[in-house]
Amino acid sequence: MNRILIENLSAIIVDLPTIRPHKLAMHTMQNQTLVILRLRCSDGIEGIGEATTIGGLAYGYESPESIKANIDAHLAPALLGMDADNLNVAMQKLDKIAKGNTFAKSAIESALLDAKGKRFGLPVSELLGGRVRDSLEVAWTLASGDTARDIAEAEQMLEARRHRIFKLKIGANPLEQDLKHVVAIKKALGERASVRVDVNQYWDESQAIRGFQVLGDNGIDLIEQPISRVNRSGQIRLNQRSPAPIMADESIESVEDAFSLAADGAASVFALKIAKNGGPRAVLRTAQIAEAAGIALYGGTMLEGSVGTLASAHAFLTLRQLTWDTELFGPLLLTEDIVTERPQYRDFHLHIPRTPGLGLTLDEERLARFRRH
Ligand code: MUC
Ligand code: MG
Repeated sequence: MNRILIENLSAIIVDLPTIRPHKLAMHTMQNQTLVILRLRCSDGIEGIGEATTIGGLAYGYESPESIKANIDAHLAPALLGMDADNLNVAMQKLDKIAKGNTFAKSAIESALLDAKGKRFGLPVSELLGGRVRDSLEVAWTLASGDTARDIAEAEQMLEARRHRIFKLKIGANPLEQDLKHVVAIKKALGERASVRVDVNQYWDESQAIRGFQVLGDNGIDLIEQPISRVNRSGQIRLNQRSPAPIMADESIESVEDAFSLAADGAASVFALKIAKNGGPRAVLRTAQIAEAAGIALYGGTMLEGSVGTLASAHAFLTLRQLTWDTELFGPLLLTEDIVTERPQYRDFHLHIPRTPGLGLTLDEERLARFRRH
């Protein structure tokens, strides 16, 4: 059999409008910027991937601009002429020439999987060993910054059977104000919804102790990343005393982080994000560490568009158990997309067809319209 080679990689920055401002503790999103990767192979097949973060450099160590610059200058040249079907060799080479850069590596690993799936007529989930489900339940983030508006948004989502799990972004306001906001939303939704919070590292340990008491007493199901990712001993202490499970998000910047968190007993749930681990295969290594340690799983997002969302979904479809479901709603935050057919959300779930690769086609006209020049 002829070897198929990697011929070209191109990273494209795309700025897309969003349905409303999305308020996180560290940044309010007024739009979303995606990095779309096109990887062309010698048989003419193109794989696509995505590396998307939140708020420039406000969330993580990579920005859309740094992701593109590092792909253009370092990662793409290293891959040219390599076997397009051998992901082990390709990704090991990237790990050798580039420390970190998990977002860029995730886009590349996704694009290699997409191309290989298209070539062999297999969905990415099947390249990853095979799916054990065809759909994933998806949470929605209430982050308008206004309690009444958030409640109205949640009611609409319940009525439309789109979401019944809600994550509230807190941490930006004074503690008592945030707690009042959360309790009011949980009271309004009652048993009809699971309500969770994401503090995005904004509390110190004393605020977390106070916050946990109120959240635990008021039926909040899950508390995500309450304190700084670097305060490991604080995370261990909080995990031992919290009345609700604690989920690690920012604390996991790599598969190795996942291992050391598990070894330290610093969280009982892991948010799985392909971008923070280096791709759909890499995130499954973190999932395996969690499974071995008895840590529950949640399918996380960096608010990617359709490409990154489907790349994540194909990996999550293969997991034995996703106790806390997923938050793969990124495409629903966008008013415009750059794929011809948008992902299908209905009955509280994202449904993933068994089409080859990721199952997506880029819309060239829209890509040309929204790409940054
Ligand atoms: C995060 O920190 O989890 C995921 C959903 C959302 O609204 O923000 C992201 C980032
Ligand atoms: Mg989070």
